[in-house]
Amino acid sequence: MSAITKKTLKGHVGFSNYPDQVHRKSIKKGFNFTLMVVGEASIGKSTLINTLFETKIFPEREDSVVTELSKGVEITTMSADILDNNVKLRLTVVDTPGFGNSLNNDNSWTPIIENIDSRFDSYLAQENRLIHSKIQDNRIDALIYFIKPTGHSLRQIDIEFLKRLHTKVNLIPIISKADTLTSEELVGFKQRILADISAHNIQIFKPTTTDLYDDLETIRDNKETLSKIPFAVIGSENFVELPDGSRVRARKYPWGIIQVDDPETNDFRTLRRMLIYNHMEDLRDYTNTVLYEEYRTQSLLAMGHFQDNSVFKEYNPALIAEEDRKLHDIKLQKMEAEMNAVFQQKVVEKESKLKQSEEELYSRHKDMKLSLEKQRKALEDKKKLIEANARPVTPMDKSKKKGLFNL
Ligand SMILES: Nc1nc2c(ncn2[C@@H]2O[C@H](COP(=O)(O)OP(=O)(O)OP(=O)(O)O)[C@@H](O)[C@H]2O)c(=O)[nH]1
Ligand SMILES: [Mg+2]
Repeated sequence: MSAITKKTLKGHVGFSNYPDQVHRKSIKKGFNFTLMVVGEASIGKSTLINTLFETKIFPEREDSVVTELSKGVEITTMSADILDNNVKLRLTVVDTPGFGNSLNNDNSWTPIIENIDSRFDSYLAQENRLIHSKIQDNRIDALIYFIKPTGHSLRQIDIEFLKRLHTKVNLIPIISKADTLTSEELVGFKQRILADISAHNIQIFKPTTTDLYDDLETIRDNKETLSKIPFAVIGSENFVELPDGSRVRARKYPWGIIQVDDPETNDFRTLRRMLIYNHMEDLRDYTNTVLYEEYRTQSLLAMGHFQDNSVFKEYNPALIAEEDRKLHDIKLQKMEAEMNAVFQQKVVEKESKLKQSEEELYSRHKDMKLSLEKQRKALEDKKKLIEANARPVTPMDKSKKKGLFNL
């Protein structure tokens, strides 16, 4: 039983074919990939994840299950370690059952946005700690959005959701249960979905077909992948034994079977190749260098920091702290110099004022002295004059003074 599982993993999962550079780096400690799935109840989320990763991540919700209930959308996280050619992938799937279920779906995206943001926040907080060695990266690398196979076009809730999420996460819109539509219906449905996506300027994840460094085969492969977006997929957890004895994942119908892996009937194979084999690193890279960067810039701006990205190619909190300290020092020095200049000026002003008042005092003193001298002189002159005119008092004079009784 376990031998079969191991063989299946080797043959099908394929992330050990990761680009060499990353492969070598990741081989020891393994690497993380975090996938979020969003879509209404019973649309086929759990089935597709189990089909994609050849493992029963759902529904065994045991140890590593975290559930949050918020505004009707329940967010559940499940992790599994998948081994492929001795490369370990820690796959985390974040499931959001309950999305779009209630009658009033206004804001049903809020708990999903909050979940994505809180993962960015946690990464940012760890990055801001000066020791980086143990960063736990829980950021969402890709979000598979399940479009209901109505055959019409995108519904309002799809548009609202995609519009709000495309700046935060790599969006991979897919049409689920593709077996419920005919291939002609699918062609028209895909065209209308793409027209809606472009009319609303929604960014979805697309493999590049213009990279000069890619070889021709890769470019051809990417073009092929691009032509199938949005992927119409079929999922199944059941295996069917073919006449040659091989076991394949398939869905059974009264008239026969459809193999999940059959490119003639659906795009499951292309989706899996893109997600796991060819573009897992692109998804992680875009999340880190574009989506997270944007989030971080906005967060730092909100906190009042300004970052000149032309100077800091990579975010380095130690460098920023050093830069901040330098700026702060320069500011202090400038302030000190200004204060010194003002002080000097005040001292000079005070000194000159003192000198001035001293001079004033002196001149006033001189004036006063002069006028006092003058007064003294005048008084002396008067005294001399009085003394000169003075005569002794005679008795006659006394008798002359008769008064009332002398009359
Ligand atoms: N016809 C068809 N049925 C499918 C397909 N994928 C899944 N189903 C069926 O749809 C039903 C719901 O599938 P799940 O994978 O449990 O759906 P889900 O989105 O995880 O549902 P919740 O967890 O309840 O939100 C099951 O009966 C599946 O067998 C498909 O590709 N085609
Ligand atoms: Mg489910």
